[in-house]
Amino acid sequence: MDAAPTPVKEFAVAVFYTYDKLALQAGIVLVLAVFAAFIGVLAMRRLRYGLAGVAVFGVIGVLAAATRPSATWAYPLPTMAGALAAAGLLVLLRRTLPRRAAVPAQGLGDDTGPDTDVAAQGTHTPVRGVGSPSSDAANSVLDGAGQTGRRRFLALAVGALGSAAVAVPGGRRLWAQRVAAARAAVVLPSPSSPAAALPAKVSVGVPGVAPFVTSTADFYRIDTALTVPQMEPKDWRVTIHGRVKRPLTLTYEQLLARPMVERYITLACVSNEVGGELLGNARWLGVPIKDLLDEVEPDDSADQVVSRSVDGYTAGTPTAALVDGRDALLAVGMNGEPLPVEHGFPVRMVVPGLYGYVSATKWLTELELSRFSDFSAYWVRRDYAALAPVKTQSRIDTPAAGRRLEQGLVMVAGVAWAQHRGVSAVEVRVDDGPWQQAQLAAVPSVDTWRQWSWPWQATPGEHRLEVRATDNTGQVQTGRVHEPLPDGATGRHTIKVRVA
Ligand SMILES: Nc1nc2c(c(=O)[nH]1)N[C@H]1C(S)=C(S)[C@@H](COP(=O)(O)O)O[C@H]1N2
Ligand SMILES: [Mo]
Repeated sequence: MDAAPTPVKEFAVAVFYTYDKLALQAGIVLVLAVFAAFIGVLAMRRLRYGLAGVAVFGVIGVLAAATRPSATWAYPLPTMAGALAAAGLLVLLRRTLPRRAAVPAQGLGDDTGPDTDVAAQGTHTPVRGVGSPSSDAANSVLDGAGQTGRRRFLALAVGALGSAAVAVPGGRRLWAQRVAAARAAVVLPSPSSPAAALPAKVSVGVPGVAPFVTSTADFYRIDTALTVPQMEPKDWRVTIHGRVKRPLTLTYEQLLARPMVERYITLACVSNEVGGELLGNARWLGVPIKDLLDEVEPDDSADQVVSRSVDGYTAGTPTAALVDGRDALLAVGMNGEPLPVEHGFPVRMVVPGLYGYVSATKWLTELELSRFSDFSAYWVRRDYAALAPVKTQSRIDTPAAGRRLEQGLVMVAGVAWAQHRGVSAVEVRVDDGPWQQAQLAAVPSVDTWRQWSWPWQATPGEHRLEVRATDNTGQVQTGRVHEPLPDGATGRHTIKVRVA
């Protein structure tokens, strides 16, 4: 996946959307099947060729494992064990098949059962490659062996496939259970700076609007991880290094022992289309990154903090955004629980106001004080912008697009966001009419999205509803339509409804 060129990856994402990983996995299985068949055919010619095929595949696997960013000496071991198992299986499989199957003897109906004996009796055709059958009896024994051989071959092949199908997910599950148990055992500290209780007014009270706090189960998930990294807290470390005076390494325990803050912060993905759902708001618990940076004393030249995850993913965050007083966190808690594994357990970054790909590294293991001119992070190398503040945006959650409505009062409502600047106004218009002020719900800070509502006296016919937000800097959300690449989609969410 990491080696795939950007256009290929973009094609996959565009075609399969969030099923791109599923498609990739299906592709892997398909390629494996074709390659395995190829090895099988080779092995029927000469076992040695088949084994060479397995070895080639093993070497590719070992190279891939050994070049993982977090690779240790142990990384290639599973691949080597797998290649040995594959070689052993190939030898066994090859042995179950009589060679005759590879080189059908002339005059012998290949696998016609009892008739073959009759034919063989008549012709005494020598069967090549299995010694020298010199009698009818030998031929008949041989053919029986062919039958049981095929049966044994099938049993062995199906058995091997079956045990792989059980062992692979089983092994993963065992490990995941360990991590789940370790996660369940985590006791989160209480924050020295708790989030203030939410006023009831954070909700406009209109059914159909995304709830102010996104439940963890409903929180969007975006990452490049094919299998979710499973890290035990006892193995976790974060190292802060690079252009710093005093590099620092912290264990999970040491991190938990530090003063924690708890904040509502809305995360957004740069890939979110206008009107899309790739954002969510949660209550995060974590250590202010500024406190850690103050301790390591970054060099003035370090304008970028490169964060790395255990699976090698990188993001580059402007150092300035981490020390300007906003609640940039090394988060350990989400909505009152330890981070879910899919959302970065044990530790991730959360930075208000920046898209996730430049700020929200999950399964974090490293912060390197660097320079933008020295290093381009994962998505920046794939043509996304190095600097990516969240754009002022708004969404109509209700009525749903395409809905048939009754005439009269219809509550139009949704959310608007401009993290770290804050939303100061939301306006709605119908059919290119005048912009109308929507009512804004309360917010605990400028770092979350904001619900809004607008009462509409709906008249019969087809109508277009359009929304725009204004942030606290006075910026009005642009109507200019742009795709997410390179730094976030622009345009206004517009829906059509029919009123009877
Ligand atoms: N390790 C890692 N962290 C990552 C990513 C990733 O691919 N790998 N994706 C980022 C992106 S693009 C986004 S939008 C957020 C999404 O966080 P979530 O899955 O918790 O919603 O995680 C960020 N952190
Ligand atoms: Mo993202």
